[in-house]
Amino acid sequence: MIKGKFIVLEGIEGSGKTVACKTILKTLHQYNIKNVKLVKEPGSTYLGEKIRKIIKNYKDNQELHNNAELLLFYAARIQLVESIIKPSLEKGIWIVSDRYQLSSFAYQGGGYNLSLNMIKNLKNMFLKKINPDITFYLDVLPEIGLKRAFKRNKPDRIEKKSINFFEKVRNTYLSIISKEKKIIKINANQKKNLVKNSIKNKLYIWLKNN
Ligand code: Z5A
Repeated sequence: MIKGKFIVLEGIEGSGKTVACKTILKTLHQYNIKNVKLVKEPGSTYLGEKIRKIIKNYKDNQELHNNAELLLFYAARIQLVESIIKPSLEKGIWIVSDRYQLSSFAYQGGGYNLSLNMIKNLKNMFLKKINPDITFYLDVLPEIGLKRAFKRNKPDRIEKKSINFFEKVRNTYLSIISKEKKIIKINANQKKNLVKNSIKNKLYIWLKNN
């Protein structure tokens, strides 16, 4: 039986997910919800961290096949769900996750044009029952997000992709969230404090109603 709640953060690079995770943790604490675990995709398990390194540092001159990359993300995700997310939720621990399945739809589906049906099949095959209670999608224009991300550190393999790639990713996010009830869109083009306040306010409203 699932007792904890599952909160997910989504968005392109530089949308502020890391900052948002901290805001959510702080807000949950203020609401007296203290048993919370923070996880990040890909990562947060031994296998996930290994896969994260492979995906992020894969040599530029050696093609990583898009289907292979999709399955690597799913291998990391399945390990994370089975070893941390599911057992935690069953014990009543809340989970805040930096990215989840929507990232595969947006990046692998939207960015790389892989079939959304194929991704849906993977989701249904392995992770049908574990769905976020609420997702915060931080919407930022790619030129703003990438500028923030590049200011912070050297771009990795995925971040080196063209602006057009991130526009396709963002458009896929926008198209999916327009049909989903359990996703809250946040305008992440604004100053950090305004974004934080917006997340805090929307989370408070959600907590009161759930
Ligand atoms: N990926 C995928 O393709 N498929 C999948 O299924 C999954 C992932 C799960 C993971 O990389 C990569 O994997 C990612 C998607 C792909 N692709 N890329 N590239 P990651 O985990 O290293 O990167 P990320 O998830 O995109 O995180 P990020 O780059 O760190 O972005 P962020 O967490 O959203 O942003 P941030 O760290 O909070 O902020 C970035 C900087 O901007 C930082 O200096 C902040 O202080 C600053 N910032 C944040 N908000 C603002 C505002 N509002 N104003 C000004 N400055 C700000």
